[in-house]
Amino acid sequence: MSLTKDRVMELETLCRRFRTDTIALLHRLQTGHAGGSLSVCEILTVLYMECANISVDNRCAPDRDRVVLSKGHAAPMLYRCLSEKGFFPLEELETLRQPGSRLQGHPSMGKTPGVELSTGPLGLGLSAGVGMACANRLQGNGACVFVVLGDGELDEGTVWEAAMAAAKFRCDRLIAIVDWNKVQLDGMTRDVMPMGDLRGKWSTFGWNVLECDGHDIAQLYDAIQTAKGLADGKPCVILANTVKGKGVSFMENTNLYHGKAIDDDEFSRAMLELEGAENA
Ligand SMILES: Cc1ncc(C[n+]2csc(CCOP(=O)(O)OP(=O)(O)O)c2C)c(N)n1
Ligand SMILES: [Mg+2]
Repeated sequence: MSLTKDRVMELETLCRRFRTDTIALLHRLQTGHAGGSLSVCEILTVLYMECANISVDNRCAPDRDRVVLSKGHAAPMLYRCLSEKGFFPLEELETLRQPGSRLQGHPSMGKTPGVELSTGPLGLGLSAGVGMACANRLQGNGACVFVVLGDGELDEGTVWEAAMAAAKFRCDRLIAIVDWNKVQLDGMTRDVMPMGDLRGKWSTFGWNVLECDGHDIAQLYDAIQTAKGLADGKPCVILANTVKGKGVSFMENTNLYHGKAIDDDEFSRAMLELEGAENA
């Protein structure tokens, strides 16, 4: 069953809040990764708020679902989602990237409640996800593992080694979601490393391939539910078409706001757009 219209609207409202909060936080703290955080907002929101069986109460249960943010630089949006789930207070986000904080610039599994894997060096998440999926199968617990990857991250050879292993081990409860925004740190992905036929690549590596609009809550939900239901011995990848910097016009489709802090003028202009969208 698809999400009701009301629930879609609730999640859209939540995403607008997450965007505003994240940009305000990054400006206050003068730190970065706005572009990749805005891009992955709906993907993480739908996973944490709707599709993945994850809560503070089941955080240690062996049969919980797991979300791995392999593109660990989008930690600000991950932390916003985890605080919404109650893993830590919203105010703790003010300690982002400070010495001694539990919320470092990249997710840390020993330190940050709700974080399943330490990431930051790109290319790690899918390999670990294969291991988690194999362990779940050995335990027969039916849990899902969701790995969120960047499209620039797909340049890492380890991703494709893991993709082959997932097919070999028939990890059909492993779902990769590619935040396919066509931009990476220092340019467009097609210029840095052309991927060619991305659907065909995953398919040739033995994966089911789905595609959706990665900012459309209803589409994301349907794709994830379809992926969960396939259970045909093949892992599944969802190619989620996204826009880097989504929601702030001058941050969209550019690498300029990948890592840099936002200045006062940029902040004012961004807030006009984001708060305008919130009040619309
Ligand atoms: C192994 C490794 N090499 C390089 C980097 C530096 N780096 C951080 S983010 C990034 C670009 C990632 O692009 P993409 O995966 O497309 O992320 P998004 O566009 O979603 O921000 C790079 C090269 C890194 N973190 N790890
Ligand atoms: Mg990208």
